[in-house]
Amino acid sequence: MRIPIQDVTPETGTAEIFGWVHEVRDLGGLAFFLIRDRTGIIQVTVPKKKASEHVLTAIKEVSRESVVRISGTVKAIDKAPGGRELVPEVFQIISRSESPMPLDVVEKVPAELDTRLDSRFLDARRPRVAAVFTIRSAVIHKVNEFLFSHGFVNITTPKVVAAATEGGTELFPIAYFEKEAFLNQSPQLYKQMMMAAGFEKVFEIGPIFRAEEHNTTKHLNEATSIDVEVSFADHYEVMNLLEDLVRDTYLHVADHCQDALANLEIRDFAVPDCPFPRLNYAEAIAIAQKKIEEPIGYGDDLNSAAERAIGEEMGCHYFIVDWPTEIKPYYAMPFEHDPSICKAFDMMHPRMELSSGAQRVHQHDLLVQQISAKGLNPESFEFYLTPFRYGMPPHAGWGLGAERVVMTMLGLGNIREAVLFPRDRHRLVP
Ligand code: AMO
Repeated sequence: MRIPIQDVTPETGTAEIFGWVHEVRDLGGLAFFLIRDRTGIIQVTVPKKKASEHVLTAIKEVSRESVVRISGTVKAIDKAPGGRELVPEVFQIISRSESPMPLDVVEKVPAELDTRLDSRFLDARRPRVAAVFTIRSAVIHKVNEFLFSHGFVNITTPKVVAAATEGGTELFPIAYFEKEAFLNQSPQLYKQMMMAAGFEKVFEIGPIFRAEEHNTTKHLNEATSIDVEVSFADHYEVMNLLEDLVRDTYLHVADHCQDALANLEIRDFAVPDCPFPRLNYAEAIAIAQKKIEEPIGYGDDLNSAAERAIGEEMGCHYFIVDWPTEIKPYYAMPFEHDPSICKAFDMMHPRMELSSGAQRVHQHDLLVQQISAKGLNPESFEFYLTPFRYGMPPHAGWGLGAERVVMTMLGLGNIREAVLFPRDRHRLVP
């Protein structure tokens, strides 16, 4: 019966393992193999004089990264990984790997990210790459657990849609019978409609599509958004929820992903403190003006240089609040005392923006006015506007980029490292 490699100890006496041939070393009379599965690595030692004919044939034919089944006797040995080795009675090649391979799994030859992504199935055999996706999985697990335990209902909204949500420029048009259709940029309009349906607290973790022309280290054309919407809440309430969720997710990773963190050589994994400091937009611009050379003024969006400069000053996760109404989407609620600023916020990591959110406009006529003010046609939003005429509660919410959370949590240099099969300007396969 198959034993996961990490569970093989001298006490098990005998063991049957399945795995990949990680390394091969032939010293004449003795042949050594390192065999790897997702749980660990074990040394297999073949004393050629004592080995059976079939074992000798198999070890001659086997190549690195082949899949093998090996069973035999476990012995304690100090110098081998995990302090034990396996001496095989059976050595079966289940699936032979061709060589040379497109990518060196043991990382003796460092590879460019593009080469790694072209052979992602081999790249992901590397423990440090597998560790990123183990942690990403733990993040998604914790976010689900956190939101379910706070009374949220999970929803699934359409990805093929007829209208833009976040402004018209970043849409992917698709062929949908005889109609004009697009890949959705955000579940925004649908999660708001579910507030009219009386669901009160909804979330979705799913793909968003942005036709960003530029290739950067923090943008993808298909990203994963963690979207939340809450009725009878203002922006402050959903900001509190967001910072608690981020802190609890870090805590979960710290508690449950020690091996993966060790594989990534992350020793000082810092959990952010709550509450996150809150900076208003005008203060953020003033910091950027002091620190960056490019001109930036009140009313400009924050470019990457500004984000980094402000992040450096803050040195921790933080919020930017009180944004000019003009540069936030039509669905952000203007302040009653000064409609030139609105109840929108961004949640930032020192390196970049992780989330945007707002208290929403829930009054039909104001929403129509704001859609028109952005130069959009309210008629193309009728399906979205109708629910606002039949009892829409006040509500607030946010969208949090899952890849950016993983990227900043693990200090990855490129967002593509946080996605198994990234989609960018030049990458449509694998
Ligand atoms: P926004 O457009 O700011 O807001 O997106 C929310 C978060 O999603 C992530 N994100 C991306 N990540 C990688 N590549 C991209 N191209 C990309 N675009 C967005 C970011 C970003 O902060 N409807 C609003 C949310 C809301 O108000 O509820 C929205 O989509 O981390």
